[in-house]
Order: sequence, then C-alpha cells, then structure tokens
Amino acid sequence: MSEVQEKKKIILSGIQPTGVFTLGNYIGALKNWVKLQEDYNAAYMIADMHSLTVRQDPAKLRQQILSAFAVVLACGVDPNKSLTFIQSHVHQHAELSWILSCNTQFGELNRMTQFKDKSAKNADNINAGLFTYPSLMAADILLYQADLVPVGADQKQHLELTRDIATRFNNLYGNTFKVPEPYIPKVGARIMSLSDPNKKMSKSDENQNSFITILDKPEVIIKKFKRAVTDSDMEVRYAEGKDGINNLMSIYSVVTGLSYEQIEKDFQSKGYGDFKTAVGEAVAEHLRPVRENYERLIADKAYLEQCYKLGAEKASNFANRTLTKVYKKVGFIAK
Ligand code: ATP
Ligand code: LTN
Repeated sequence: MSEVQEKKKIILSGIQPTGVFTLGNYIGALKNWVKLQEDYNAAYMIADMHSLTVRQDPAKLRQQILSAFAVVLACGVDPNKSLTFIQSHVHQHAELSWILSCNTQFGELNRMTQFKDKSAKNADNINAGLFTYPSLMAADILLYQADLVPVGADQKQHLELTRDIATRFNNLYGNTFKVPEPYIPKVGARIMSLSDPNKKMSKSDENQNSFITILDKPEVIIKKFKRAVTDSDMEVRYAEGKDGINNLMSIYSVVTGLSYEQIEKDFQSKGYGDFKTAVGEAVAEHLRPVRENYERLIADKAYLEQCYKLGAEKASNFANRTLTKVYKKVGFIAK
C-alpha cells in the first residue's frame, strides 16, 4: 500500500480454496471485492489455512489454491491496486491467531452456527481447528487494521465475534486493533441453491445442479437455470413464499442492474420458462469475461507466482507492524 493511499480506509476479505467458486461466492463476496478496491486500500487473501478444518487431499489442495488465486484476479481484482496473497505465506496470521484464541471464550465459539453445521456434516473429523477457526479469521482481519470486511450474510456471526475479540483486547491492553464493520450487500447476500431455495448455494453441495460455478460454460449455466426449482404460481413477482423466484430475481437484478419493479414489469405477461432462460443467458454473459480471463491466467504460472510472492512480502510487512505491537502489549520480550 503506497503512502498516498494510506489515508484511504482499509478492507480485508478472504475466501477458502475448497472448490470452484459458485455464483453465490461471486455475488456475495468477489463482485464487491472488485468494486471496493477503487475506493479503499484493499487486501484479499486465499484462506488456505482455513480450508484444513475439513480434510483435504494435498495434491488437489495445491491445485485449488492456485486456481482460486487465478479466479480472484480473473474476476477483476487488480494486484497492482489491491494486496493479493495466500494466507499461509504470511506467518503472522498463525501467530496472532494463538494470542486471540487465548482471548476468545469457549462459550463464544460454541455458539457459531457454521461450527454446528460443519461438524454435523463432518462427524468423523470434528477437529480443534474447526472449533477455533473464528479466532484465525479474527487474526486475518485485525492484523491489517481493517475498517470494513466484505462478506456474504453467512459470515456475519464471525464478524460480530471478531468485533467482540478486538474490543475486549483493546479494553484489556489499551487501544491496539481497529474494530471492523461488516460489508454485506443488500441484494445477493445469500444466494440460494437452485434445487432447494431454502438452502444456501454452496460449492460443497453434492447435487451439481444446485449451484452455478464461476467457470461453468454458458450452455451449462443456461441448462441449470432452466431446471431451477420455483413454485406453482405463474407470476414473476418478488413476494413472501416465492423463495425460488425471489432467488432468481435477486441474481437477475445483480447481473443486469435492473430493479425488482422493472423485472416484474418486463416479465408481466411472460411465464417462468422465459424468465429462467433470461436469467441463464444474463448470468452466462456476465461470467463470460471472467472465464476467459481465468483460462489466460491459469496458463501463465510464472505471472501468478510473481503476483502472490510480491503480495506475501507486502502483506507480511504490514502484518508485522500489528503483531509487534500485540507482542509488546501482552508482555513478550522483544528479540
Ligand atoms: P463451503 O460451501 O465449502 O462451505 P462457501 O461456498 O460458503 O464454502 P466460503 O469460502 O466459505 O465459501 O465463502 C467465501 C465468501 O462467499 C464468503 O464471504 C461468504 O459469505 C460468501 N458466500 C458463500 N456462499 C454464498 C451464498 N450462497 N450467497 C452469498 N454469499 C456467499
Ligand atoms: N471464513 C470465511 C473466509 C475467510 C474470511 C477471512 C472472510 C477467512 N478469513 C477474513 C473475511 C475476512 C469463510 O469461510 N467464508
């Protein structure tokens, strides 16, 4: 981050390299990363350490981390404007995480709904990292003194815990951390599954038809939207109880920029079939440049390496300032 930029507010966000990113990840998080990098000093990371909370195959993980890094750039995050790095390259994350976990209560972690969901899904591997993961996420954010954290609605609880940890630490040891605010989009904060609109669209869903990935081909995207579950009504209208249509309307609104009123007007005398086709085509068109950029970037390993190495160096310098301050505050002796 250059000195001129230093006056801008800071944002930080992360994404786990646990599979190909979905339209939910894109609308809820990545799209805003791109938008916000213009007005903020932004830091974006591939949260590879977080992904170990669920068992991963090492060779597959290695490939997914690089692919995730390329997708972030393909979406439009500019490594010359934003700090882009891989979490495990910056050792300060693990170090601050330890200090913060000693300042996080068991009861607080035990209330996290993501822990409950993920431990139900992975009953044979309820490891300590899955439980303490919010302390690592707090470290990610607090190391960079972030003002704002752009995430989807499912991360709100972790952000609230981060704020509580920061406030508690500041009260105990004197002002150390910026207390961050969540940035959750008004439309698209929770994109729902196409096969069950009561469930969040998730990249780890077993049913391939329930999610769109950022890298799906146009014909696949259109086909998946045609199959999307809706209701027995006929009207394209945003209303309670029409979860499937509401979900498609929010997706369509985000990718076209049209308001719900305008969408209702445009599809007044048309059926669900026409609407689903229109949503599919608009999403396919919207994601086309991202897929094309990705194909170009993933073929250029040397460029990707140059970007993440430079990112790690800059992130480490920044993170070290906060960590040094924290070590001093808690009473450690400087070496
Ligand atoms: P998994 O399915 O493996 O649990 P995920 O798809 O939830 O993972 P994460 O890496 O946990 O992906 O999330 C990355 C970002 O995408 C977070 O900011 C999260 O809030 C956002 N996000 C994830 N799913 C959705 C969704 N369905 N709608 C909107 N935002 C989402
Ligand atoms: N926990 C998040 C990913 C994540 C993150 C972060 C988001 C890791 N560190 C810091 C915002 C800020 C997730 O699972 N979606």
